Amino acid sequence: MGVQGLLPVLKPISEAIHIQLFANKRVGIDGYSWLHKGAFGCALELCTGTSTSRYMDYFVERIKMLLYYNVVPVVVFDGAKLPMKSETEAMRRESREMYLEKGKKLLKERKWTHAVECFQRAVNITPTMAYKVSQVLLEMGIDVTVAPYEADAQLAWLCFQNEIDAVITEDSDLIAYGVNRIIYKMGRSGDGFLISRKNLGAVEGLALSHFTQDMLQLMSIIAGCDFFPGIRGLGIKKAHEIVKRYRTLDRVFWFLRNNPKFQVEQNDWDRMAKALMTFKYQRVYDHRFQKLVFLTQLDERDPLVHSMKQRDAHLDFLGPLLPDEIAQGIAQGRLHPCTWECIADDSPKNPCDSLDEQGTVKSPLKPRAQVANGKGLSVTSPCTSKTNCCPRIRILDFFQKPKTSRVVTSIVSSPWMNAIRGKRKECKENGLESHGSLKKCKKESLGMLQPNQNIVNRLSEKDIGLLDQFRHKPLNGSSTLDTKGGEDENGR
Ligand code: D5M
Ligand code: MN
Repeated sequence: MGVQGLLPVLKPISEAIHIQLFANKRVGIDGYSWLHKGAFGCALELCTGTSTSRYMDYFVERIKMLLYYNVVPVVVFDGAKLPMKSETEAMRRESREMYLEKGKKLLKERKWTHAVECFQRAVNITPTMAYKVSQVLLEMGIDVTVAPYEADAQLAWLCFQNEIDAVITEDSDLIAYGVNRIIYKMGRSGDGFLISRKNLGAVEGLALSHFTQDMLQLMSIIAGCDFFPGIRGLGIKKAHEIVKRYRTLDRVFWFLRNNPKFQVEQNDWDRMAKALMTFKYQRVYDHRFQKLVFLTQLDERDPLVHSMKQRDAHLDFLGPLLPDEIAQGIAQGRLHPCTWECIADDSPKNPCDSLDEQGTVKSPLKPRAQVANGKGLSVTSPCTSKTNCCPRIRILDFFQKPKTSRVVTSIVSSPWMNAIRGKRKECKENGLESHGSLKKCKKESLGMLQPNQNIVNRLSEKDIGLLDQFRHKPLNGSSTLDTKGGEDENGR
């Protein structure tokens, strides 16, 4: 995640601030960063297929805090998987799957705490989750955009256009992209750490004052980033030294290639060049012209651009170009960033429920018919819900209400109730016991429930068996612990 080793060396220039420093300013939010943080608290539910939206509480709470201090939040979610990031994404997926298996095993052994720790590393953030949060945010009147590819690049573009004054994230990539002001580690009360681009020159032991943006990006690439694994044996400080001395990609590459200490292949030049261009020219959405543009204007005199264009005329590695209507639909959250399918209905029998595990982003903005207006967009076929939404009464007893504030419930209204009624009906159709009261059911759908340790302690072997049965066997018979649901479950 991000540029390896960069944030720790920037510690001396990170200033402790409070978010009210940005009162009356627009501040960009890296949506997936908050989704990851929010998901920490409900990792068990997310990994065991138990319906939850508790990750929303974290998000909404932070947004409310920003609003309290008159900060204007501009939320940006990630979109489709960028070709340059496929290796990173594959590694992340492998790691998640490994932790999921480990968590499942520990859960069976009743080692709850360790199981939860594993599930926290196994959680996969999906566009469906982003969609659900964006629905709530839109109701609150918050500005939400789905980037065509990386939220990082979209946020950098907004910053370059002076549309936002800072970005809240945990991702060091934003520095490599050239964002002016970045707020890290923002807590619930609004305290955080600000890294300003103008202070980069003041980093002790890593003088960046004479670095151009290209040099900063080159340093990030050879140290290791999401687009290139880095050169083995090179840390950020050594990377800095080399770039300071050789300055350009060609000369840095020549040095590395001719130094037996480093294992650099001939085709690494191409990969490094593409990584550099991805930081510089990635495709983003321009809301004014409602189409995709390059992060910075493509400079035909740039020898890298010239050389790449000869090999990939469409420059698809920067994120393939999209038809304008598709780009608009994705940005507005109406279309899934990968499948381009549209969703607007919230009912549990909605066709898009079948896409949940592939990471569908549903739209709150427009009715489905309006979006799928014969422009070649496929309308999804009806589906049966894959989520285990019908736990038995005794499983409900396993949960208790947490002490946290109930932020979400106040905003959620009839669509949820309809969804719950639908789920109860489905439950009956499947010959299962009813949920009990609708109220309890609603709480569960909203993810307001969590394991009750007192009950856990009193559970007999038989109870554990029942619980396991519930967790492992959803209504459709497939494993609930298996969150895989295909390669693109997070849609990226
Ligand atoms: O990551 C997008 C955002 O999500 C970024 O702020 C980092 C955060 N992120 C990504 N993966 C994780 C995990 N596994 N835990 C916590 N936070 C995470 P990007 O690198 O831009 O894809
Ligand atoms: Mn990133």
